[in-house]
Amino acid sequence: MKKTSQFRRIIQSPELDFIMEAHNGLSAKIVEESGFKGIWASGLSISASLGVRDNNEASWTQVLEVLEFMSDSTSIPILVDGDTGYGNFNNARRLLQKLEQRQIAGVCIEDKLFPKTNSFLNDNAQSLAQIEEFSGKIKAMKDTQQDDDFTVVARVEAFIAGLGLKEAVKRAEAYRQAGADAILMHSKRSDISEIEAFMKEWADRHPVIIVPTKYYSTPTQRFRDLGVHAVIWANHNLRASIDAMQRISRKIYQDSSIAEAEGSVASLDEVFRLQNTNELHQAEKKYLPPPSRTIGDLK
Ligand code: SPV
Ligand code: MG
Repeated sequence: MKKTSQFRRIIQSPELDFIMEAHNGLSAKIVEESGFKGIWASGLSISASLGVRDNNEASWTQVLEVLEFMSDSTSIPILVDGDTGYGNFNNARRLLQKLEQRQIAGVCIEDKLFPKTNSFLNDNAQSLAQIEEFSGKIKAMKDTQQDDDFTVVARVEAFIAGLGLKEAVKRAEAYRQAGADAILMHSKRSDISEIEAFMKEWADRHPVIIVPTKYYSTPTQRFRDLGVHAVIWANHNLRASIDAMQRISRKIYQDSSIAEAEGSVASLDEVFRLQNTNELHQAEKKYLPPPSRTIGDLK
């Protein structure tokens, strides 16, 4: 099944599904091997892994290049964090075209202004896009997609901006009517109260995706009970890798030796396996001429 159609199933099936963060070809492959049905190409994680901030400091084509590696190394669908779409409707629809060309399954755009700021930062600097402008962006994207199953998710930042339930519902409804395939309702509270209030008011009008980074202690069953369609675990591969890299770098620096590090890192064989090195060995046998004799052999 096409990646786009696989992702459609995730969004439309009433049962709760989970989408796991990745930020490069390797982490995307690890997510797939872990059993997840979908990958979240997180803007925060991709920018952090490139050593820059989550403020559109990495250009959209630089992000596209990362996405290409992620898509090539996996067979499950990728939902891309498209931030604000990198500009107006025209930039957003061009982004969508380029994503489709790379077999990306869907893109999520948020109703903020370019350049965006991470939702967990700058309490007072989360300016939202006008509803009409953002709705036009969604329409332009839906009109542009070639594959009917490509998914456009509209992310509502009303709660993030400190606006209440009424504004959150108003925006979600406008984006649904503009053609969004699902709504991502974001919240930075440490409890699920905002999401709960939204889900009750929303009454399953359209699929809803959530990102429980801050309300992480909420039991997953609660999301099911509220009728959430998909959960994005948005940044744990990035955070796990930071922790692992900091520990091993410190250890090797302190020891001036790698002797004690060997047992606590992945084996080289595991690196080669993840790179699918075997396939190249097989292909070499098939396509390369037999190894030429060396000068030594000729003597
Ligand atoms: C991301 O992973 O980049 C997101 C989710 O947009 S969050 O960081 O929670 O806003
Ligand atoms: Mg993001």
